[in-house]
Parts: sequence; structure tokens; C-alpha cells
Amino acid sequence: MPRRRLTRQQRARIARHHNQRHQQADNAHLDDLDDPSTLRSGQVIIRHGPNILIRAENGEAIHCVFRQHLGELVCGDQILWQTSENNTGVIVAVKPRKSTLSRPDYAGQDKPIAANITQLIVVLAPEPAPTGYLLDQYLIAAERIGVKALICLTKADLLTHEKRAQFQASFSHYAALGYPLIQVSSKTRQGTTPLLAHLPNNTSILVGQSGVGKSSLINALSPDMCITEGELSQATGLGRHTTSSAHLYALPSGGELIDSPGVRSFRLGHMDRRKLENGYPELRALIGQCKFSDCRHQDEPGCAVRQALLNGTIHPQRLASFQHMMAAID
Ligand SMILES: Nc1nc2c(ncn2[C@@H]2O[C@H](COP(=O)(O)OP(=O)(O)OP(=O)(O)O)[C@@H](O)[C@H]2O)c(=O)[nH]1
Ligand SMILES: [Mg+2]
Ligand SMILES: [Zn+2]
Repeated sequence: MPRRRLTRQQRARIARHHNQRHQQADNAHLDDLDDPSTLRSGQVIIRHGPNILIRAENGEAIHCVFRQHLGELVCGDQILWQTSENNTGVIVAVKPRKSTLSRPDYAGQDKPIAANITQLIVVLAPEPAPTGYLLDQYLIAAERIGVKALICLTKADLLTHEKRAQFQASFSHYAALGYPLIQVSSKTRQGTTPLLAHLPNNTSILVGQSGVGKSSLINALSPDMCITEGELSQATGLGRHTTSSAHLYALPSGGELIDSPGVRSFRLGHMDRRKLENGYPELRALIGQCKFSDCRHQDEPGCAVRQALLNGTIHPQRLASFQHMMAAID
């Protein structure tokens, strides 16, 4: 069914109502702040619809409600809250985010997935096998929001020694670009020590296809944290295995790790050619070096990117993925 178009007057009226509601909520918010000594800091552990679980400064997990005018709260948000009845809380303010990982929703609007992350961990497995350009899309997103990225190859136990080396080698050009490549098994815990070394002093998020083993990895890295599964189903009312909301864990060995729901694809938000080039470190290094400033790196003369491909400093798969994403922008 086609969606009904709103007239300009209708849109203006909706916007006016919307502003009035915000104003009312903001005033209510200010009244409550009469006594700032009741405000406490915390961090969003999990957000599922209207339900939010936060971690208070003393480490306690508290169920909270939040004011509508605060906008879209997500896992990782640093917040201020007040206590309410039955050991629950009310979130009254959100601190400015240092970073936001988002993806466009069905209407093309950017929707935040997690806040204040410093590192993206793209999880790949032999089963389900990596598809399409998901890895490159996540790496572009990381470059764009200015956070580190590492690639984690899980389920190593499913492969023979030889196949394991082959799987790793098929991603070695990413290691050459500065993205650490770590092979692990959540089943045997092989490789968990090198992975743990990258986590202290970071808020990392595990991303990737559904079923690659993100949640299993959390349990393998910190078996004691399994107890939070109970908190999870309490917060979401769901006991499913497949992760339905991002969930932040504080690792006993240091750092925070966010488990996120699996995706089939990861669409990038609005992009132009320059932004896309900036998302590929090896292309970014060549910006301004082609003969033509609007070079598309296809078959133009004096193309520095084509030259780099011939020299072997750009991997053909990466250039193919860039061209694919360029075509999607056009
Ligand atoms: N053999 C083996 N199986 C694994 C490993 N890690 C995960 N699995 C299995 O893979 C399946 C999916 O694991 P999950 O951890 O739920 O995957 P996920 O990425 O969290 O999936 P979503 O929450 O749907 O995104 C489960 O059946 C796990 O037992 C591993 O290292 N080795
Ligand atoms: Mg999961
Ligand atoms: Zn070029």
C-alpha cells in the first residue's frame, strides 16, 4: 500500500506538536534536577525497546526507564540517573558520545547501534562462510567513525591444520593494511590470549553475520560472565540464543566488550566518492595522486590506483569491493 503523502501544513502541525512535547518533557526534566546530589553516573548495558539495564558506578545492574526527550539511547551510552521505587532508576540525561556506530534503518535514517566504542571487531567464521562485502563495509564504518578495527576468525577447531592456514592467508592482505588478524576457537579457547591482549582500555564491539560465534566468544573470553544471560532474558523477556540487542560486558581482564545482533548485510549511511576513498586506507594514501581529480580508477590514464594495483600495493579484491560500492553510490 502506498504511503500517504502529508501536506506541508500537516507536516508543520506535526512538527509544532512535537516541539511542544519536547518542551514539556524538558521542563519536567529541569524540575527534577533541583537537587543534583541525587544524580548518579552509569552506562547503558542493554537497551530493548523501553527496557534499559544500566551499570551503576558501583558495578550494580539497575533496571531503568528513561524520558522520551532523551532520544535514542543505546548500549554504551554514558548516562545520569536517579533512583526510583523497587530498586529501579530513571535516566535523566545522556552524556555526549565519543563515537557512534550506526546503520541506516528501512527509511534510510541513521540508527545508532552502540555508543562510545573505540574498537570494532569483525567476526568471520568458516561456517557460515563470509559473504559479499560485509567485512569491507564494517572496516569503512570503523575508518569513518575513527575507531580501530580488528578481524577475528572464529571456529578454528572446525578446520584441519592446513585449511586453517589457508583461511587465515585469504585475509592476510588486511593484516598488511594494519588490521590485526586473530584466529580463535571458542570451543578449544585457542587464540583467546592474543585476542584478550587487544581489549584492555577499549570499548570493543563484536560485529558480523548471525551464527559466526560472537556470543560464544564472549563466553570463551570470560566464562564467569555467563550469569548475565539471566539478566539478558530478564531485560528482554526473550530466552533466545540468537542475540537480539547489543549487550555490554565489563571484562574482568580489562576493557568492555559489546555483543551485537548478527546481520545479513551492513549498509553504509550516506557516502560520496571521497568519503568512500577515505574508508580504504590504501586508497586514502593515494588521494590527489591520479592525473584527473575526478578519476574513477577504472581505465583513466595516469591513474595512481591502477599503478598501485600493478605494483601489488593494492589487493585486487579490495579495489573490486571499492568499485562495487562506488557503483552502489551512483
Ligand atoms: N565448533 C565451534 N562452534 C562454535 C564456535 N563458536 C560458536 N560456535 C557455534 O556456532 C553457533 C552460533 O554461535 P553464536 O555464538 O550464537 O553466534 P552469534 O554470532 O552470536 O549469532 P547471532 O547472535 O545470531 O548473531 C552455535 O551453535 C555455537 O555453538 C567455535 O569456536 N567452534
Ligand atoms: Mg549472538
Ligand atoms: Zn585513479
